[in-house]
Amino acid sequence: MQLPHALAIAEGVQLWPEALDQSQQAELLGAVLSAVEKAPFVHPTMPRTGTPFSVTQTNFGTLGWVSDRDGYRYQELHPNTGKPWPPIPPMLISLWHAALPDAPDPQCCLVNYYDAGARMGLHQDRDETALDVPVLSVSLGAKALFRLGGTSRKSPSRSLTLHSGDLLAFGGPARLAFHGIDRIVAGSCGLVPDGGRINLTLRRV
Ligand code: MD3
Ligand code: FE
Repeated sequence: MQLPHALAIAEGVQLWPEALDQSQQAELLGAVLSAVEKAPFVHPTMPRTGTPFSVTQTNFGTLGWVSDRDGYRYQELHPNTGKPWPPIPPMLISLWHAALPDAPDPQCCLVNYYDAGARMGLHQDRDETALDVPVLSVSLGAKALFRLGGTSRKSPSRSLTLHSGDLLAFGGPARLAFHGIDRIVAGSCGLVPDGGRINLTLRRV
């Protein structure tokens, strides 16, 4: 996999707009949905309160990120099936190395599914010890209004539209940036079943 030069969106943030063309998006979605058959989407809940997330999630790779009443953590087994997470599809591994030539293989691919009403509040990803390695995000399906802030919750934030096929890397100071999804634009893309959106984030843990 070859990628063109990335756009620098902010310090440590690289964007490859529509890095995947329609046929590559369809191929990746096929690989993702077939792996999801072995590791169905889970309804995560907030630590302590048990409030459900509006997104559903699953993982591929040796470690998966889960959230339930007991907290946030990485674990080797799917919480409902008790089986290891499926392998990360080879196409995602190729994208990772094309985008991040110095990084070792990813250990986790968190899969978020957004239906029309789903969102993700402003948060930091800090359950990993490998904070020196960037996170790579791949978007499929409906457009999303993505919010990117700074390393403090109070830092000013900006809104970016993420499109199907976009690739984004967050490294350096951006690795600990606050970020979230304000909403998706329902009906903006027919790729994902029911007009939804799938986001894949590849990480070292
Ligand atoms: C910036 N996912 O899974 S992708 C997440 O679209 C998450 O589902 C959103 O935030 C989504 O944790 C946003 C962009 C993204 C992903 C991970 C990051 C931005 C990031 C990690 C650190 C900094
Ligand atoms: Fe995040």
